[in-house]
Amino acid sequence: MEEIFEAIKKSAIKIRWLVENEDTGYSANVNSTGDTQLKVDIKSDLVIEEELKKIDSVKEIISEEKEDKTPINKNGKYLVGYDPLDGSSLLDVNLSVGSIFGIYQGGYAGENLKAVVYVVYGPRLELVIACEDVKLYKLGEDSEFVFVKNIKLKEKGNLNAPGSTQSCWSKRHKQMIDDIFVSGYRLRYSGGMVPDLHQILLKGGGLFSYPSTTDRPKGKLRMVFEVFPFAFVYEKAGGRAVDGQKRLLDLSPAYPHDTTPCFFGSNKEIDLVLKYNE
Ligand code: P6P
Repeated sequence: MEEIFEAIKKSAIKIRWLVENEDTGYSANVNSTGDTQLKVDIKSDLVIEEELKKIDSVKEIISEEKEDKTPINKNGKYLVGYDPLDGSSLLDVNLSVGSIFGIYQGGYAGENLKAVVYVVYGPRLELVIACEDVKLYKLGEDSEFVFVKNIKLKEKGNLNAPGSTQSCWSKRHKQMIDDIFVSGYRLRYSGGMVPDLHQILLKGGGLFSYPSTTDRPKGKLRMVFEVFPFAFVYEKAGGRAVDGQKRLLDLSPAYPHDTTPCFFGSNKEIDLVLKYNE
């Protein structure tokens, strides 16, 4: 697994250069979930593919930006599902974006996740590795990532990150979000899943939600590349992650690009989500 982490660190440094220098224009391509791809999406995906291809323990990879899986080494142990540049549509307004990697063994169900890495391209280049615990690293001198601290969520936080278009929410979801704000929570939502979830983790707690909506009944965020990895991180950090009723890591996609409604947070906030969705 360590060699996969090192490959991701090398990718992150190369992608940071792309984020800072590449054209933020759109390509002529559309990905598997219908998003028009930015040129930087495609280039970031190629950077990661090139690095992971060198790793003997990787059996196959699957990217949010590609329809199909890419076989790597038939004797490999791990499957890597990744989103090469999540939130890339925010690049043209200079907001933080990220890369997300789920390291699976035996399949792409939530229960098959063995480790997660995510990268935040912000004022600093930061990287989080979740295995048995959740460790934060930042890029130091001579292009080495240095350990900063372990990340733990409190039982309850005060940040609320409500995703999607409010006019598409159910009455019950809108009531829950309104009640959370009335109780004193503060709005923290950039539209970038990685920095939005990273902020709640580093500030100690809160709730990130992307529910079923009238325009996206199965939610927007992808199980394999986005939802399962962050569900894994939040649980290892002492929080929880549900689809409104069920634990997200108990789910299994019928199709690798499947989406699901998702709620990530500290324990008290997830208790609230379950109560409003009884
Ligand atoms: P909305 C970015 O496009 C993304 O996939 C995630 O990074 C983010 O959490 C979500 O979409 C934002 O979606 O509908 O709230 O703008």
